[in-house]
Amino acid sequence: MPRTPAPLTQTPEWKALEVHARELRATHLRGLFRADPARGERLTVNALGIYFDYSKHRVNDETLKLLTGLAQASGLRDAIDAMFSGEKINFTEDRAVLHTALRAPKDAVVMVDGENVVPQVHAVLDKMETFARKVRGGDWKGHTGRTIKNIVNIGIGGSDLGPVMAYEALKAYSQRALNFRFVSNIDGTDFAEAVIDLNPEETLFIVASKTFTTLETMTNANSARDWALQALKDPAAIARHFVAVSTNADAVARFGIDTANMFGFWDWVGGRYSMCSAIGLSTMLAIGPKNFRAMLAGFHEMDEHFRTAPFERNLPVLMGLLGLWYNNFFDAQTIAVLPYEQYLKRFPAYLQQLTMESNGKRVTLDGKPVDYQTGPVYWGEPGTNGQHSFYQLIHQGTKLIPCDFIAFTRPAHKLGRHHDLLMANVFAQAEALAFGKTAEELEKEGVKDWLIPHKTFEGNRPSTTMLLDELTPAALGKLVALYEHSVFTQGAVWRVGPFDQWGVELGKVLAGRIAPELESKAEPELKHDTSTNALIRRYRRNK
Ligand code: G6Q
Repeated sequence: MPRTPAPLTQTPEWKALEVHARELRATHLRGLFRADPARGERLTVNALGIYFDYSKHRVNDETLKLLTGLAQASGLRDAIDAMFSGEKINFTEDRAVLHTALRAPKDAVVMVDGENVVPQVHAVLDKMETFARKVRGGDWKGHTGRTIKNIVNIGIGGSDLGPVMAYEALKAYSQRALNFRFVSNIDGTDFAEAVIDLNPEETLFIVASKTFTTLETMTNANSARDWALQALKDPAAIARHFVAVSTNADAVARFGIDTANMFGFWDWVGGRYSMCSAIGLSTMLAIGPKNFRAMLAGFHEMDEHFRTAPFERNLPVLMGLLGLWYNNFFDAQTIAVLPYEQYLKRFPAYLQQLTMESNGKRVTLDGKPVDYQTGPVYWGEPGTNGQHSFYQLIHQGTKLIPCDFIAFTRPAHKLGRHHDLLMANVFAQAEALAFGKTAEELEKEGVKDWLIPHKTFEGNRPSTTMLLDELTPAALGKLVALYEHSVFTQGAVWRVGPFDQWGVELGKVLAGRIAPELESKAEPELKHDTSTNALIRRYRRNK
């Protein structure tokens, strides 16, 4: 049972932050930079190849002291140790939370229920590697003897978002002769479009589902089996064209997939934390075992940094606390993630699940409603596209939106002036947000009086800039682990459980009740609210 300490908002650390926030809300970043000429270099952390510049945040040394003090008082240190050592911190599901064990080196020891899980992790990695080498080398043939050219990953949520994001992020490292598709939505369009130009004889499906019962995934997997059998005729073909990633061997066998072609993982891997497990099989097929292991090493480096670095130099802790600062003391509702790297186009979508499914909670671990805000809304788009759409609101709107800028010194593709111009934009945006443009400056430029209010940029809009050398597999691993652990940091302070997701259940149950009402031949007796009843009747009439 979790402990029941004094309410968070009544703690001296929280109250001190409230008082301090009043002072900081009245301070402009222009003043903070003027007062400390070293600020732009001082309020940075350079660790693991990530230059993390948080100087353009509405904080000073005192803020950092108070925030890290809050983290200490919240028991973050013990919580980190509990997670890494395999304690069952996923309290409502009575499970350990050990995505960190998925990227632990071979000689590490992580005990769960009296057993070291690291050898199992490496056994699965080795099995994935053997399989990946066969497929990538053209040795894994389809039923009719053709070489596999297409890989279709079927999964949803945690069994989809990580694989898609990683595939897109590391496309530059992928084997281009293989063609990757990802099917997640139960909307038939997703499956139909994914296979529209594929030859079943050259196509391999990965059915990725921890439970192997998820409605969307099983519906798509059944359609995939029908699609394959229609062309290949022989049920024996399934063994050559389907593999599974799951924890549920019985259901995999029942589906008709040979369990020799199943890649396992464990209940202590949460869906949205599973991209380093066998759920990453499509990633390994795309980028190869060596690059996949380099990615895992990047994750592990960040895990170790999170576990050992002092809070004031600890990247995930800083990121988590800065998010919390605006969320709880500046009424900010959202955080924008703005990668200036086209390959990271799916990164914001991936982070939405990681952050919002984890900390979108309204009760604490001991079941009490919170009287403060928890997880903010995450959203974003790759730069510079967003600049020509929603940045207007970030610059001149009425909402405070802290931004995470992510950029890389070396481009994946050297092309004329492109990269210098891209980087000029990311630096310019962070500068404009922080310092804005005053009415006096506009006056001096001769701007007409009536236009001045429209052209004034208030500034004082906070952002972090993360600058890395290059988007390598290891760099991606570090970035994802950075966000994972920042979510953990926030969850620990907010006292919520980041590792369950009961909020997705009700809709699933109701859909299960409504589906037969839509499909039944006889007019069903509808017992929903009047709105839902009318929608169902209308659909039945017109379908
Ligand atoms: C993630 C959630 C959820 C899950 C999907 C797919 O943390 O648990 O997004 O990953 O519902 O579940 P299966 O892998 O069991 O199909």
